[in-house]
Amino acid sequence: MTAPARVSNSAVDAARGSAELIRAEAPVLAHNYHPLPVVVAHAEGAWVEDVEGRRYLDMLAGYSALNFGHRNPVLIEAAHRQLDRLTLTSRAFHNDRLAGFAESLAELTGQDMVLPMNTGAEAVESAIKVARKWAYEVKGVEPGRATIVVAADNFHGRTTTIVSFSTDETARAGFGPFTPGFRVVPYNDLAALEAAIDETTAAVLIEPIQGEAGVVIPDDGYLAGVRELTLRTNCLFVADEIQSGLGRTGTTLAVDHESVVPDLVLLGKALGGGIVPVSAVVGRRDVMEVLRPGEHGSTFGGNPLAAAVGSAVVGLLRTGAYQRRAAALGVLLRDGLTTLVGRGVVGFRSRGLWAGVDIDPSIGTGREISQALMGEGILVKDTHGSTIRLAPPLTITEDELGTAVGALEKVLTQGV
Ligand code: IF1
Repeated sequence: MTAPARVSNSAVDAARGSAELIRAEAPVLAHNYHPLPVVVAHAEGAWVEDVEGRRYLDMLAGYSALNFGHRNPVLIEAAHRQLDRLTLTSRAFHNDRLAGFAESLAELTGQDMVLPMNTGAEAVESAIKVARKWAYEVKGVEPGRATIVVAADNFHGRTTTIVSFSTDETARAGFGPFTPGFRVVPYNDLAALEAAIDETTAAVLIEPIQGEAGVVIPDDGYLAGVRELTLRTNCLFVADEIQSGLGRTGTTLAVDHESVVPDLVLLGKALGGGIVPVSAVVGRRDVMEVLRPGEHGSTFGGNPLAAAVGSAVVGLLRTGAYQRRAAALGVLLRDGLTTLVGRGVVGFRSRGLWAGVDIDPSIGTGREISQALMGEGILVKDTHGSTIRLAPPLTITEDELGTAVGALEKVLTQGV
């Protein structure tokens, strides 16, 4: 991997090693994260390299934002090409990239219309606004009384409205007052969901597989049940596929496993190829058309650089090769993890190249296990307790996957 020419970044440029750089950021960088003690400087494919030249297999892939690997050559080329043409116009004017991106994304997801945004949280917030407006203008809900039903243990982002319906105290504490209009029901419980829906309900917003909760996969039929229930009660099914979508579970969208078509699908993370933030709400025309000029927007939403990269991402997914690869390698991942059950792994959940692995707490916390894996050249991130999430780039090879599972086996048998 050839090191690109260093861009001088003032005082910290003098810092050489990881420890110095970590010390340099401490007094000046908000402490909203507790990163592992690794300072990444270069990356390619499934591998990252730290400032001291050590290489690690990236089994987190930016929380599923790097589905196509670090610096995927097709995506980098699309970005370079667009950087040399046009990067931003605002939506005050048209640009020559956005229509193609919207058309290709709508076709990929089997939806009618696209609302381009930037971050996942913006897509979630946009869907909340669209669903509420649809409830008032189309369903006839009394103004100001629309409700949205969400699942316990959800993760949909960090804005104050989104954390208003989080059940994770760490995500909520100290950020009130909260936005009203949300009802929380247990995930994977259709009876509880039905009981929470009434004439005020605009939508049901769920993750088809709960990511941060630890890759929690609902019972077969749950998604189809949500679809039937929302149709019967005339409310919208909004699927947050920001982490589960775009090939991660072995299909284009996680809802494809039950052949379910939601009314709105939320995308983000990998839609930007790990290069630029790109998110979108894709959905039914009669729902998306409640938005009229001037009612919603963002400075960067639908910018030509994002649209060019997003189009290249859709191009990578169009043939289904990445989806089939994730499904096939997902079988190897599942088989590998199965050999560890009872040998330090208490249990796991996996679909495609996405797994939540529950480690015996007596071996260590998720953080301790992540640190031990780092010592074996593997980067992962714990979710809660002693559960670690595995979400490698979909470009990972069989050998690299075997290396990761082997390193986990070593850590579990030798202790952290
Ligand atoms: C962090 C994990 C957390 C998401 C789903 C919306 C969003 C996310 C299903 C918002 C974002 C990120 C956020 C990041 C860590 C990561 C994450 F679940 F992926 F592991 F936090 F729970 N819907 N998830 O997963 O998208 O605004 O971030 O682009 O906040 O620490 P965003």
